[in-house]
Amino acid sequence: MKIKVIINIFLLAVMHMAVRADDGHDLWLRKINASPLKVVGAGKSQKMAIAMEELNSRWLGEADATVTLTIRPDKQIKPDGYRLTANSVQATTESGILYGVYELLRLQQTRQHVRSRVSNPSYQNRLLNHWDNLDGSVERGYAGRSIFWKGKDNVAVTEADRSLWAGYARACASIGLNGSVLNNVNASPEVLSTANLKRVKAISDVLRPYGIRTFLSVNFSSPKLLGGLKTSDPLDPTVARWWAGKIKEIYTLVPDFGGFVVKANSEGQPGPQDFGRTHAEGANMLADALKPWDGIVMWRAFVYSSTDKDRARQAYSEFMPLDGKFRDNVIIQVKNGPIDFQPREPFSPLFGAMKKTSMMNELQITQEYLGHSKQLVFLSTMWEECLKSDTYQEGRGSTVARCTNGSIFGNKYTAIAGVANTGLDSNWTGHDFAQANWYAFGRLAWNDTLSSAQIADEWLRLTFGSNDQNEINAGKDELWNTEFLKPVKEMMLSSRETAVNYSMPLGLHHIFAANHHYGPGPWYAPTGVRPDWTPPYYHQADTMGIGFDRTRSGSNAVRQYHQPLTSQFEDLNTCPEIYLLWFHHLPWSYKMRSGRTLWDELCFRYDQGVQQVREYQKIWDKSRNYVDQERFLRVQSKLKQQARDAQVWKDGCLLYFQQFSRRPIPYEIERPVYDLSFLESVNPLYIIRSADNEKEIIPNHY
Ligand code: GCV
Repeated sequence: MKIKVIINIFLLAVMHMAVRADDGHDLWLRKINASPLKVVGAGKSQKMAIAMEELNSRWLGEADATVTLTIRPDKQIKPDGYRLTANSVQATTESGILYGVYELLRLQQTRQHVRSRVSNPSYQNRLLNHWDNLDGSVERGYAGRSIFWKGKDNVAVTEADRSLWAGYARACASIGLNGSVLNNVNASPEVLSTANLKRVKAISDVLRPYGIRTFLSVNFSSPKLLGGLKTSDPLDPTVARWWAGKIKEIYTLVPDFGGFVVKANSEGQPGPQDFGRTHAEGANMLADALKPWDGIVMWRAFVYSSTDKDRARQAYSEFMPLDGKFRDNVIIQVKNGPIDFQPREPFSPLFGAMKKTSMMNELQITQEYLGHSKQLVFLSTMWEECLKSDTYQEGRGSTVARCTNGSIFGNKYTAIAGVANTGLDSNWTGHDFAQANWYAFGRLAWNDTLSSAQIADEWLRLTFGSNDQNEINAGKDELWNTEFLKPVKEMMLSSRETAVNYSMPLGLHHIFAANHHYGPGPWYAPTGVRPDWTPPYYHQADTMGIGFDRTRSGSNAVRQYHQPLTSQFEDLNTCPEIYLLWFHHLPWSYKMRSGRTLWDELCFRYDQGVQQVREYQKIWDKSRNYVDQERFLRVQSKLKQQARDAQVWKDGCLLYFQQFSRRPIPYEIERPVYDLSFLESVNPLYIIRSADNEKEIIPNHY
């Protein structure tokens, strides 16, 4: 026994010396000591050259093996799909070969057995939506400036740009993504200027060999704002002609251009309703112009007006009457929840409800409401929860995934989008663990039935694991599994629930500080600000209780769900507690399933969130020997910040709600350490950043 301990200590010491500094730029594609191999059938195209290069530089299979790459028709294999064996990849397209090669290498590196099988993607279009502005800023971006845009006086393309884009495209391809929307949905009309389109062409030329197609977000008023027309009315023939001309210009530069994303009549963006036209009339005009080129329109359903009593109902109310009125190359892009990427929302009732219209899921990879790139929150579990939610729209098993991936409605075009978290930071995503969210989105877009546990396992092995056969033989692998992989994976898998606990437990939502959406702001309600942009609209706390009544006696949003969900959410005995205050306004004394009162339960949940982050700090500190110093210290410092943030959330929310509940915080729970008046006084522009409570005032649109 003693000898084993000594050997372990020795191994740890050696291992620690061996972990080199890593700035995280190589993501899950770190350099490895590959074995030699021979590749047959690769051909000479750029895409096949990339497949070859990846095999040569990353092969961990049998040394001197022969790997065969074959392209031939096969009814079982879809365009991006592939058939795999331990030493062959067969596909119907070159992209399929590339995806198959990445999968083969991933299986080797994560030490999984390569079974002979066919793999097809769940969605045809697997897209990152970049909210990048032409001036180089990134809306809700927390990892530095845009990787695509540098400002209007800086459109010339450099070699450094190309190399960065190639790195980005490679990372995307390696996880199965095949499209990028290059600019913000709050779109500047200028993106369609000839100078910017030339930059789009340069980007797409770099992305194309990796199988990534380019898309753009467009401003619906572009004909007037950019083209100088008198109107942008979609039914005006001069407007339709302007779009047709612009689209021709785009396809001349970018022959495989994918299409447009449109945010219309939403948060001040122009749209067809400005001219008395419907969303369908607006979308169809663009769809008709794109049709000859085989392009698609992704028309967002993120709409809400200040006058409605329940924002959660509005997308459904506005879009349902339009079912069946959209062209087949229009896909309605719907955020996973009915409000806005909150830490927890039930799925949007639109999924599966519009049966004659293609729908796609929009997920948010960037952590706008989940701690920016400062907090460790693995979002895969949240997306898995949404994708696997049963809508019951076509009977049991009509999950959100199946309602959007074509398996129920047989849609001609299918897609899924994730709002990207990339920027110029050397590790691309700010937080090293935010890379896992990019990775997870790609993996789920390829296979929407994957489990988050598998994804986390893969990502940790690829990002932190060793591929040195000597180390593996020396038994370090086993130690790594128990001391690093297991606890860190558990930390990742529980991290979203932890964030829900310390910020918005039991179905609370949208109680953030204004603008930057980082810390708590349940009190924020200045006069003159529209109510649906203030937290009290959502939490409805008063001396009687807390929560948004969406039952029949309230806004009746429950009616938008298919049975049995309507009844399940409506009935307090069956409503899942995770959605309790989303659907119900309840007295503070309400008895929870735990036997506690609602107030006490709320206190316990907030406290639990804080305790969980404290636990993560310990887990991470124990992993010191398995991670290079650079990444170890970065994550350690971010976890410290997260622990302070969690405390601010707990104290801010509990002290604020306590004014209404008028009950003590249960005595077994740790006492608040901040004063409510202090937290309120720094609202809304604060981040308590350093240990000595230095206040950082950040710009309005952080
Ligand atoms: C791109 C939320 C975000 C906005 C975002 C919007 C959208 O409101 O705060 O930054 O705008 O969603 O998805 O269009």
